Amino acid sequence: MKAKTASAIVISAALVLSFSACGNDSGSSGDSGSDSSGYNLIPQDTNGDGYITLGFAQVGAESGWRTANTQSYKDYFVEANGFKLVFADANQDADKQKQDVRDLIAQGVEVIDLAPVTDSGWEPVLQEAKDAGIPLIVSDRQLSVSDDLYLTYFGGDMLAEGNRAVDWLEKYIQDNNITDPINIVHLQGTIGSTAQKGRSQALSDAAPGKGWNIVYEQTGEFTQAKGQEVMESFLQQGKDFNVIYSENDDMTYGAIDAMKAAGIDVESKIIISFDGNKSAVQMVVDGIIDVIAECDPLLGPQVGDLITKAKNGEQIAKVTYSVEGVIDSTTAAEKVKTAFGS
Ligand code: GZL
Repeated sequence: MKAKTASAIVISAALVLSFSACGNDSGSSGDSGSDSSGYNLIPQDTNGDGYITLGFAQVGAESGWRTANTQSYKDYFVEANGFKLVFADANQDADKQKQDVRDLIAQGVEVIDLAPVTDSGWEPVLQEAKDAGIPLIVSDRQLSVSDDLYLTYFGGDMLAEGNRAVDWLEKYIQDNNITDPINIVHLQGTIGSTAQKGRSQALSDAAPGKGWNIVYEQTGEFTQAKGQEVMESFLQQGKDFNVIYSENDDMTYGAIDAMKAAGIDVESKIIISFDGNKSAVQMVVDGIIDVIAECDPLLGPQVGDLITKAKNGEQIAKVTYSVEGVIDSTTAAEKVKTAFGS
């Protein structure tokens, strides 16, 4: 069914939205003149040890993306760069993560970076950080909270990532004159994370109007093991499918393992993935995965730069999105040389 095409399908977008917030340093407490969002804290060396101590509330260690993301922080936030790092791993537990942030506040860190497991119930904790005079940055996954509860967001635009994947699929169908019904298996990430919500919304917004059928939808919790498990469950139903829309590479690996174990020719399926781990990009080169919507995990240095700018009273954007595109057969051979992880 699947016709490999060499046609150049290149959809790439670099979207950076910036709503300037001006943090003016007005005192040793880290208070600043209110920025345009009403947020008035900036990172300061409040304990005078010569370093900014960052408390990093990390999601967990569920995926290759997460491992690379954590390493980028551990590599950047070192004394040679003027920082100390206190690291908290929530093990993908949203309730534990809220306690992690409260523990970081109690430890008196000088700035907090929160990569939220899920996006709900954060207002009280963010208010506690603000009341404690500790500036808080949201990274990796956005929160739907008032702008006066956090200093800045830096990370992917998940809806845009999903739209790039959907646009790629639509063009692939047209370019290959595919007339068969489009039956999609949808492997979702952690339910309630903005990574899952944005990527899922792109598909659910597009499918009805394009006549695409979502024949199965389950969360694989962004892990390879769970991705394989839910794909095995679907395959036991014996339903037809020709597209897999998998919200991260780790679940994609699991789904591929499940299909191989069931004797399915994986190259006969259109496989869409997210992130861009090196081994997934190699699978694009090898013709197994068809497209990866990029999601950059190497956020440490860029978050560090935002902290330094805010500390120096420079304007920083309220929201900055990573520059991301898609990786397909026309770009994978080059991209695999610099892809993150293994
Ligand atoms: C995306 C990030 C997601 C990745 C997954 O920014 O939050 O979480 O896509 C990771 O691999 O588990």
